[in-house]
Amino acid sequence: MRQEHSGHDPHSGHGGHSAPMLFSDVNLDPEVAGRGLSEHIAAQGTRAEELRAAAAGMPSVFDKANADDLLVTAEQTRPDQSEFGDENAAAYRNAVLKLVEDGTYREIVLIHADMSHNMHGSMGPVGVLRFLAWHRRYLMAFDEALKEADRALRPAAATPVSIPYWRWVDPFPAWLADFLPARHPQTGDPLPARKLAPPSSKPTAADILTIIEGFEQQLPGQDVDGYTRFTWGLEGNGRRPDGSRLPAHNQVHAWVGGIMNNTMFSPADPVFWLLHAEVDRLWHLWQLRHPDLHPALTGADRIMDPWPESYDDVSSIGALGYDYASVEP
Ligand SMILES: [Cu+2]
Repeated sequence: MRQEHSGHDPHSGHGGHSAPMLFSDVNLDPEVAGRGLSEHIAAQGTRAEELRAAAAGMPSVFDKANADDLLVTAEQTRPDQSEFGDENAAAYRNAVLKLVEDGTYREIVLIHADMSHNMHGSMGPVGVLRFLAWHRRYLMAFDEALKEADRALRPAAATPVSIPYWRWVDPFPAWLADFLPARHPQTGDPLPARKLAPPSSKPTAADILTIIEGFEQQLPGQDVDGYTRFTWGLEGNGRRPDGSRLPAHNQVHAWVGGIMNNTMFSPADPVFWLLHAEVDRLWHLWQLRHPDLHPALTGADRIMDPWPESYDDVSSIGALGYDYASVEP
């Protein structure tokens, strides 16, 4: 399945094998990448329509007979981390500690380190188009592990803890300060300290509105669809109206620094899940405004490997059984 992704080598263009891939180094040329995207979309367009039509009559992977292997999510609302409360904060930290100790955390990080999943824009057009759906599925995998650990630690709790979201305009979540319990999954070394750069390099409230409402201004002059323009900005490749870099997901990774700036191993920092819950929330609230805009993914590119679900299975959080405490930008 993996080798069928549309022919882009995810390991090319990252400056050799020894240098780590860093979010702060991602600098996609809108002309070059935009042309690659428009060619990809032109090639997939008709097939995507055919695929959707054919998929309408196919049994869903949510077929209950296979439910054990597939994603199962408790009904839940993901809260704002600033309203998490001491009890939830402690439950989150303790569940992460348990997952670190039993080795589960490392295994989950290693899924993200496998770049053959082709899920970042730095990997080419298919990576641009898989970024949001793949990370939605990835968050669900972690959320399930988190809940299982929490249930074991707090069997009497009414509801298990879930991943909160971190609005990027807010300061770094204080309840995760100095909490870096995992080791580097490859070297076994303790993780480097976070940097927490000056707030000016994080997105502002105006930037968030540009991402959500000004998405059509991204990739100007390129023959690409609305979904592509939106995810281009949200991942961190966009431009502000004045032409400067529009900070978003990539830049918040770099802003936190330490292992969070490392494209492969960033989930080793427990704040990764909060940053990506915000990515997921912003996608969701944009989807509420633009329910008809979807990525031009076909065939195996549509499967969110290593899981069996396709884009269609994860495109609606309502169907997946969770929501967010707020859908305000
Ligand atoms: Cu990622």
